[in-house]
Amino acid sequence: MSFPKGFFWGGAFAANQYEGYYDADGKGLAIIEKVTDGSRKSPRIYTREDVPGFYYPNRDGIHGYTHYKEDIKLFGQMGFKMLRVSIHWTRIYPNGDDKKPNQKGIDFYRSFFEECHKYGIEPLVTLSHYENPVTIMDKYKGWDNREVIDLFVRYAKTCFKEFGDLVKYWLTFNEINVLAMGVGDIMAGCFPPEKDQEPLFLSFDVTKGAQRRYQALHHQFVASALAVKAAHSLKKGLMVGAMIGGGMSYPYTCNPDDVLENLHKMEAGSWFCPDVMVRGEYPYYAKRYFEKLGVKLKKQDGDDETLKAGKHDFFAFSYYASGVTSTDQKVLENTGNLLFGVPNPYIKASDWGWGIDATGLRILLNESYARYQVPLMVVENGLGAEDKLEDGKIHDPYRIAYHKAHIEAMSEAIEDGVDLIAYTTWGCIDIVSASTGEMTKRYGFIYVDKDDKGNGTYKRYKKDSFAWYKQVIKSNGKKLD
Ligand code: BGP
Repeated sequence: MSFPKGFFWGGAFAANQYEGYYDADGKGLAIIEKVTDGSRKSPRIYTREDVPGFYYPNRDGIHGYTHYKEDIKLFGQMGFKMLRVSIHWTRIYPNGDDKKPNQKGIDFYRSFFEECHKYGIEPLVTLSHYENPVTIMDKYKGWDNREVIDLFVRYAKTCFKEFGDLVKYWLTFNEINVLAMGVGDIMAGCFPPEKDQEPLFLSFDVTKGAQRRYQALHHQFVASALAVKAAHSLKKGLMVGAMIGGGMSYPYTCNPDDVLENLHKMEAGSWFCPDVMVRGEYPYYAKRYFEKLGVKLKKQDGDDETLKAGKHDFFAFSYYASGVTSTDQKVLENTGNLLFGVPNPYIKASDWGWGIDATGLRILLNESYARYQVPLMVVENGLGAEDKLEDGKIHDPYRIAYHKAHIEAMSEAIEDGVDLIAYTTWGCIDIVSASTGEMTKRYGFIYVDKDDKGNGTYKRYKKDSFAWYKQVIKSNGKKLD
C-alpha cells in the first residue's frame, strides 16, 4: 500500500448533524432545524411553524456540543490526523446579518479546535454545510439575493480571523453541486421554502427551475472565490478547497448515445462546479448547456475577474456510490428517478439502495487529478447501515469491508500517480442522517445510543471497526485485515 508519509487519515461530520443545543449560548435558528425526521419511505418535511408531535432531529444532533471533548479523545485514540467538521453559521452570526459576531460561538469553536490539536488532529472546516440561517432565507430570500454574498464573505472573514491560527484547511460550501443537480433546495438551504410545509427533497430534475438554481449558484461561486482571496490575504498558508458531492457515472451500454449522455451527465453533475472553482472560469461547454436549459446568467462587472483571482487550492469531494446513465426509454422506465440513475447489474447496493463501487472511486480520483492537477481529498465516504448494540458490542464487518475496499482503491489511485492527501470517512461517529433524519442509518466507528425520535442515553460505544481503523491509520494504510 502506498499512502504518502503525512497522509491525513480521519473522519468527518457536520455541525447540524452532530452538535444539537440548537438554541444555546446565543445561537440563531438554521433552516435544517425546522425540518422533521423522515425515513426511507417518507420524506423529511420543512415546517414554518413547529408541529406538535413532530420530531426535529437536528435540534439534538448527538449532543456533540457537550460531548466533543470525549469524542475528540476517542478520535485521538484511533490516531486521527484530520477531523472534518463544519461551523454553524448561526453560532457565529445568529441571524446571518448581526452587527457583531456572537462571542460564545467563537469561544466554543476555539475550544473545539484546541482540543483537536491536543491529539495532533488537524481540523478541516466547512463554512457552510447545509446550515443556512433562517433569517437569510426569510429576510434576504436566500441565495437568489446577491446581498447574501457579502454576508457569507463577512462570516468567512470572521472565521479566518478568529480560527486561522488553529485551522489551516477550509472548505466553503458542502457539496455545492447539489444546487446544479436539482437536489434538496431546502437541505442545501439555498432558497426560502415556498409553502408552510414542504418536502426536503425535490425532484432530481435539473431542468426544473434551472434559471434560479444557476443564478444562485453563480452567487455562491463569487462568494467562494472572494472567501479564497480573503483567506490568502488574511493569513499566509490558509488553504481553501472546492467541495462537491462526487458523482461517478457510467454509460449503461457501449451505444455511443449512452456514452455521449454520460459525458454530459458527468459535466453537469461532477465537473461543472470544480471547473469554475478550481480553473477560475465557466467551462467551454457551459454556453451550450445554459442555452439548452434556457439559463441566462446575470453577472456583475468584475465577477469573472473575481472567479479568476479566487481559484481554489485543492479539490475535495464526497464519494458513496456510482450511477449509470442510459438513453433507452425502456431501461429508464423501470428504474424511477433513483438518486444514482439506473441500477448497475455489476455492483451490490446498500440497504438504502446506494451502489457500492470502490473502483468507481479510483476512476473518479484519476479523472479529477487529470482535470485539475491540484491536491485531492476524499472528505466523505462511508456505509450507512442498521448497526445493532448487543451486550455493549457492535459487530460491523460490513463497514470494515466497505472501507477496506475504498482504501485499496485509493491506494491504487496513488500508485496511478494521483496526488491524494486526505481521507475523512463520513460519520466517523453515528450522527443524524441528512436525507432521512434517522439515527438508524449509522455510519460511525463509534455507536451513539440515540434512536430516530431522540430517545436514548447518548452514550458512546466503540464498534469493532474502531480498532480496525486504528490499525489502518497506525500502519498508514498497510494493515487492512
Ligand atoms: C452528504 C452530506 C452529509 C451526509 C452524507 C450522507 O450529502 O454532505 O451531510 O449526510 O451525505 O447522507 P445521509 O446522511 O443522508 O446518509
